[in-house]
Amino acid sequence: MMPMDIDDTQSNKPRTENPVGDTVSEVQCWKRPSGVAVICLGLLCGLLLAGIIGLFVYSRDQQARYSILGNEKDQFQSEEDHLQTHFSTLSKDRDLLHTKCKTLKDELQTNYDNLTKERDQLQKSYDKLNEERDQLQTSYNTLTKRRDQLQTSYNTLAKEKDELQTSYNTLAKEKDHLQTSYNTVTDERDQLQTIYNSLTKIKNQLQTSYNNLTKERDLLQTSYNNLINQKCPKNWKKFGCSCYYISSVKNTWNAGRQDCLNRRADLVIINSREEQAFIKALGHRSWIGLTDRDVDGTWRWVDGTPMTTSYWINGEPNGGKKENCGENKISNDDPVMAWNDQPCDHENYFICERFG
Ligand code: MMA
Ligand code: CA
Repeated sequence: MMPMDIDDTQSNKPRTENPVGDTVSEVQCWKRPSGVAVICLGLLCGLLLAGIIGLFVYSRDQQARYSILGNEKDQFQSEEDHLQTHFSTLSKDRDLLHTKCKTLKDELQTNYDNLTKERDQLQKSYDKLNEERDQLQTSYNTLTKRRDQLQTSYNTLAKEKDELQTSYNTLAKEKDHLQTSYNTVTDERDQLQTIYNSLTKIKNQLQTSYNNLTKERDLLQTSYNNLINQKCPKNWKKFGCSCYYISSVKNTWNAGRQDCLNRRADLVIINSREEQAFIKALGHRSWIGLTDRDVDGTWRWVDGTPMTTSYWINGEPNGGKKENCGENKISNDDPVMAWNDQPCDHENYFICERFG
């Protein structure tokens, strides 16, 4: 911009030094042969006069303006110098910038080349990545389908899991109930097992006892049969398994008993109502093997066993310590009740009894 301004200033100089240049070219119009030349000449004369007047005025104004322009020129000259200096500085700066630009351009070119290489590599990488992306996309699609299938399967399984969980909870409760019942039943079973074991022992003991008793029973049955079938000696009477002897003489209770013992027998011991009826039916008032001589009021048989069933005549026994031996009295009409307590030294028939 500054150099252009300087040129403009210079281009004004000729116009200032030759202000009548235009008038010379108007004068030359006279030389042209034309019908209107006269008119033009007159007009030109008028114009020339006006122009002379104008030039005078103009010259005076121009003098003043020239003076101003001179000053302005000096100012411009000063500014031109200043601008020239500035221009030089800027030229230097431009050269420096040009150098820098060249350096930068080289650097940029290098960078550009490098970037181009990198771009190519990136393009390759990009293409490769594209391929990989496409492969990944395919894989992704496949995986998405698979994932959807798995999701469906997962949902189905989740439902089944929930159902199974519910079933499991129900079963767990039932299991707990059953466990409780099982424990109770197990306790009861153990108790029953203990009882069963005890009962088994008892059963075995009872079985052994039963077996032994069966044997004994069979032996006793045999003995009983033998005894039942065994005949009594002469003058003895048979009833059940026993033989009975009725004395033909009277004697005291002790002497009568001794007589029985001498006959491998003892005074009769009455064990049943039938036996008592049998004894009474023999028709003799006789000693029997009953006495309370050891403890008054406590009647025992001659084998030491306590009397449990009795057939006393109504009102008997009534003798206290005076009557300590039992007799079978036949004076009453009752077929069974016949006992009376009598003084032991009283003489009486006696009935002996022996087995077999
Ligand atoms: C007799 C004697 C007693 C018996 C009474 C029953 C008088 O005594 O045999 O032992 O109790 O008779 O009247
Ligand atoms: Ca009596």
